[in-house]
Amino acid sequence: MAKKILVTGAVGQIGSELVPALRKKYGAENVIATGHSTMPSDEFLKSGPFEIADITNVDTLRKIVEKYDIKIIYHLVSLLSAVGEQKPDIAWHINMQSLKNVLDIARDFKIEQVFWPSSIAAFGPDTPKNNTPNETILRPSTMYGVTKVAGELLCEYYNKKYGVDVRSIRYPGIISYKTLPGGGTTDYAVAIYFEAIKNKKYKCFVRKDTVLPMMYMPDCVKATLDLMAADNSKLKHRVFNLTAMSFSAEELAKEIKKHIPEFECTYEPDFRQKIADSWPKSIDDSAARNEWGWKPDYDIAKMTKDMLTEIKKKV
Ligand code: AKB
Repeated sequence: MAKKILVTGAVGQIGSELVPALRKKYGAENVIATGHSTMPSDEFLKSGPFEIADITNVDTLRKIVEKYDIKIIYHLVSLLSAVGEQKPDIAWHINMQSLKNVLDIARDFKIEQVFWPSSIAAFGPDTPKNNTPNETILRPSTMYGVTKVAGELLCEYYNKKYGVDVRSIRYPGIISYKTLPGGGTTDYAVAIYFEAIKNKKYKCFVRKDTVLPMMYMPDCVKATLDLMAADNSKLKHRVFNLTAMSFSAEELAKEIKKHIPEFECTYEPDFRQKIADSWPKSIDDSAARNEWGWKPDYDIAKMTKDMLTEIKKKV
């Protein structure tokens, strides 16, 4: 019998693409999606089981795990960096309480595997900026980053103390066209594509020389599935750096201009600039490459071509 998989935060940017991929791989009825604040599309609702659930409530989570006899959890619930700076108390509560609940339930119900996303936000101003190693200084300057470092430590604690098989990726900025990200610092790298198609111009909220690590959604989904399918005995880490490309905001605008020559990008940094400046420019993901064979398929050129084609179909 197929193992039942629970995905929390399933209506968000990553969940809305990870759930269809999991349903394709493991069967629609075996993947139980949950969301809280945003209702999914009709298409999503028709594609398999969906429950409205606040994962910061442990009883709600327990009932779902019991009802479906869940064996694997992808816990994607999270408030992102920019909104986390505006609502630090809520960010702490949502990010930490939901993770603690998932890990407690994983321990108590013998859940076989847990996936939880960390982020480049776990790094901070004191972290080496270029080719940032897997093991390095983790002193973030945002509440979101603080929840990511605390979360990484909590996952490692539950792994060592209770044997919970929890795996994590430090996602870079994720670029996609199906569901827009909300409240992140790297959101400009998604919005720029939509504005280029709709209005031929974009006012970017970071400086043009801002360089950050990024990844296209198909690579993000592939990496997540591959890490969870990896042989546990081969994993020396629980948390992995991951990247596909690094580019400045200006380089991204230039790449879009190759397809839309009239496109104009202006730069008006706001409070998110400080957050972006605290993160690495490029990432060393050799641990992921060596331990579970990570290799991205998309660079900036291939991603841009695909993004523009898909967004044109959408708008
Ligand atoms: C954000 O910008 O907050 C996220 C992230 C890098 O974790 N996209």
